[in-house]
Amino acid sequence: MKFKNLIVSAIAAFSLFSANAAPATDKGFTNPVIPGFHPDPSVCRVGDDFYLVNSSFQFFPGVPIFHSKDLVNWEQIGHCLTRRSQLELREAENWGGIWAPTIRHHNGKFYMIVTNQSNGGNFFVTADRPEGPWSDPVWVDQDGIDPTLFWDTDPKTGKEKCYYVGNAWGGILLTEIDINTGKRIGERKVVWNGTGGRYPEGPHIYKRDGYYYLLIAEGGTEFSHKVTMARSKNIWGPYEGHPKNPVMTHLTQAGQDNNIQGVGHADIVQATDGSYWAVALAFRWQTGTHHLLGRETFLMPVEWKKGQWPTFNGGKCINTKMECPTLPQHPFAEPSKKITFEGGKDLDMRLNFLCNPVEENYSQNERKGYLRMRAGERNLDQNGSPTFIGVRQTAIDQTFATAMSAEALREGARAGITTYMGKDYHYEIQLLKRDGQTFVQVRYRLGRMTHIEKEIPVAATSVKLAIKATAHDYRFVLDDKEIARMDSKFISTETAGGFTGIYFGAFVDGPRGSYVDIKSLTID
Ligand code: 6LW
Repeated sequence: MKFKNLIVSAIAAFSLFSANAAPATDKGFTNPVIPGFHPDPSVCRVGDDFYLVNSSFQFFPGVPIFHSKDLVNWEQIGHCLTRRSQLELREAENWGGIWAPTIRHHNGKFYMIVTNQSNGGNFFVTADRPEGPWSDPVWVDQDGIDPTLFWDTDPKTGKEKCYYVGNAWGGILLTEIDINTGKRIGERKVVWNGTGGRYPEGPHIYKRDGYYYLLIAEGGTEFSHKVTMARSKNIWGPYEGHPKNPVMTHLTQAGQDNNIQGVGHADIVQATDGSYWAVALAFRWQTGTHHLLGRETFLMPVEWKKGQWPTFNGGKCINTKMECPTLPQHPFAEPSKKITFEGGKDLDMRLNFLCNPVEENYSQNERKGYLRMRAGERNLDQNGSPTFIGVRQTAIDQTFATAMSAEALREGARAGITTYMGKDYHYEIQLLKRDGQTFVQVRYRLGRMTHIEKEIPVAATSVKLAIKATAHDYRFVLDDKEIARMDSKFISTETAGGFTGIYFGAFVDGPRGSYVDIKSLTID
């Protein structure tokens, strides 16, 4: 993503972000395979390469895309939605924006179909290469969410047809579409309502041994989440449910004490060695029954014998430590722990903005080796796009740090780093100027409550700020000294609601003309 006035590079650019490459053993792997807020995974294979996309909600750029050779180790290779003409987020929050993409590859072209809940609904973009560039949207005139695409040859006419399948009208709706225009063709019909769980959604169709297999999610994306399947000899049905539905859930007694919960929203892929695998979302309890890293991407083996129904992970719950043979593993370089801003390259792929960024508030042309962030019209407590640049928290124990100078902050301006779950749920350690004196504050916003937990006058204008995350709290550190702690559960998804996960971010807000220069952001 290039901004005309934001030329930002990252030393990390040479080692594309790998989502915490799991330890490389061909016997087993660690879940989640893509940690941190990476929900609603969809995966496809082209030759020996796998590609995976996730929902991105109100964050920009949208729909991160990952590459893997083994489904265990993933590197981010870009985003599908990198410009406003593809992704208009308006005032999206952590319930809005981009929901549930599907990625498919057909006749030499990549397709990513997705819902923009805050603007326009269902559309797809295409690309010749997974890194992009991806096309402008082709809008599909069908409401609902969780769209997927499936190509099939009509047995009568031998003509290839493209089908849109999605959650609509209370069930799983099927319609043919013109893949060039997005226009619906012919009838549309709810072909399955699932097994009676609420919110039948997240559908994908797979054709095997003369059957059309329909995989969906039911129960809602919280504890009652489950994966169910049905099959039919005719794509229009009738579909008969898998005799052992749900094919995957942690809603059972077997799953009740597992720290992985809410398993659902899966997608199946076959490897070149014939083995089948499924990715799915789930979340990890970290403090009581609270989670903060959002719904993450997990992997599991699928046994699918010819003519038979598939079995997910041998019919058992999934675990953090998965003891099963894997594909030959190809780990990627660990992501750089330090994002710096030098020269003129694309932004580090881990960095996101809130909604469509106000480009003139970000610049690296003004001070070599620094990202200059200028206060805009909005602040962290508001919708839209405050001046904020952030990365997902990808480990329960993780530290986010930077150095900041208050020199260019005007009276009442604030600049600092935050743990952000949404505009009404965030903690920050920040610089503030009042009556000519500079202070460091630890502040929280919880719903309508805002509070300054700690305030320390500082003489130096440049300070080191850090936030240390643990399972149960966030610790706020000024110049290597902890000055405050706050419980993590008060900004968990269970408390804040929404579908996202914690972002660590740098921000500035206040009177126009205020700005802060950032030399680096460290995530470790
Ligand atoms: C996604 C749907 C869902 O579209 O949440 O709860 C939505 N289930 O499958 C956003 O992740």
